[in-house]
Amino acid sequence: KAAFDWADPLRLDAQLTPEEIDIQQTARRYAQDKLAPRVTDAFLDETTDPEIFRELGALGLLGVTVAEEYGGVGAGYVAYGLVAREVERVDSGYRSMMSVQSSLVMYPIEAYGSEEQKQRYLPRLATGEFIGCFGLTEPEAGSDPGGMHTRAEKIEGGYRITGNKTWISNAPIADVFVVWAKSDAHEGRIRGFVLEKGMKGLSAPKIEGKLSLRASITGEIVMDNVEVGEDALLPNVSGLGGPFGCLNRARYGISWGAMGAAEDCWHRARQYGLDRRQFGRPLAATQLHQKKLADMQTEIALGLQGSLRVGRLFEAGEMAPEMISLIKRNNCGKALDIARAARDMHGGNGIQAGYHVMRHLMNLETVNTYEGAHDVHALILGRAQTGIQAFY
Ligand code: TGC
Ligand code: FAD
Repeated sequence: KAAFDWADPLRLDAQLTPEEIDIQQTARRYAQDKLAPRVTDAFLDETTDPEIFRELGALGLLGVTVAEEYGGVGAGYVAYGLVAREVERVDSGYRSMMSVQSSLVMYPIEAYGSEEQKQRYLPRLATGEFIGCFGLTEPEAGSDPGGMHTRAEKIEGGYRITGNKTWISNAPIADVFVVWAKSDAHEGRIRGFVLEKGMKGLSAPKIEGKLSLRASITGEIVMDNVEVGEDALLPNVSGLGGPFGCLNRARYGISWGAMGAAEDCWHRARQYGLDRRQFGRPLAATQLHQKKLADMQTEIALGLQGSLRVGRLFEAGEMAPEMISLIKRNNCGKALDIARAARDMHGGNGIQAGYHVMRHLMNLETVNTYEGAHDVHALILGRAQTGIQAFY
């Protein structure tokens, strides 16, 4: 009879290449040794340590899929997903910092940027010397980014950009801002621009008082007649497909990351049940406790297989965005359910920061909402099945 590893029930590790295992182990060591010891204080104090970008960069964990000539690692999408899983095993906010930098800032510059833009930004984003953010969402355009108000007006030698972005990860500490605006010089189509900290009219105030993702700073981007040169325009993309090309990568990474947070909740609930005795025996000796563990194990094992499959298709150039909606939606929703159950299984201790499960639960509320809310991905999948869009 073949051996059964409860923690890797479908033998995910055996499906990985030696290079992927190497990257996964680097990420796991860093996350457990350097991120885990500081996460509770960061979350409670609502502070973000910018040094984390430098640390991730030094280990090659920023821009994992970006070409080596621009400072990346040139690895595949499965390797990128494994990094997300290890970082989010500690905290979704730390994964957010990493995935915005990699998928939402480095990717569009590599995929849509000029050679000058790639040379100027990518190597410094890869080391973490530059911190990046991605501005798509606006106060009146969240699930419907096509309804954005931000405008780029043509001026001599460049553009004047005006508008407000909100709920932007990394913004208050960012050096590089990838923002999306409707451009009057391009028939009102959405175009991407790369802005830099210090430009006149550009500011990024912090959003205070979040009860979720507190270790990851979030802000607005206020653009009050920001004048940029022609060289700020991302020349090689036009339309909503630009930001969605980035979101495909980030959403895919989130599908792995959410499973990392879920795994942490599952393992903690299992250990707590083994240690905690009530009615003269461990909680883990009760049927209800074991059933909950079995549900967690099943959903995580299947969720990871889904992400791995889409990662392999991504690498083969056969990814369809609906596949990403399926795994992003499923894995975030399941992770949220698992964190909720793990919190309950810890009883009163479950609400305490030192037991970590409630922090994951609070974080996963955001993860289930950003990058396309759970129900929005359902509508994408519903449209793909029926041919009828039900957004409006
Ligand atoms: P729709 O008519 O469906 O499409 C408009 C154009 O976009 C193209 N497109 C895609 N291209 C590539 N990949 C995808 N996934 C794409 N989805 C759409 C499409 O082909 C079309 O192109 P074209 O050339 O014909 O114009 O667009 P719609 O306006 O009806 O949109 C509907 C909907 C709901 C699917 C979409 O707007 C949506 O996904 N909304 C969710 C918004 C969202 O995800 N926002 C994320 C903001 S960034 C963020 O949250 C970062 S958090 C990161 C962190 O901290 O970790
Ligand atoms: P809404 O669009 O107003 O949705 C509210 C509710 O209505 C949701 O439940 C949604 O599912 C539902 N809904 C919406 N439309 C429909 C419909 N047609 N049918 C049925 N139900 C519908 N954005 C960025 O651009 N960059 C970032 O870096 C970034 N980071 C973020 C960090 C955090 C901590 C958070 C909370 C958000 C971040 N976002 C970012 C924004 C995020 O992408 C949006 O919050 C998300 O897309 C949802 O938009 P909304 O908040 O405006 O909600």
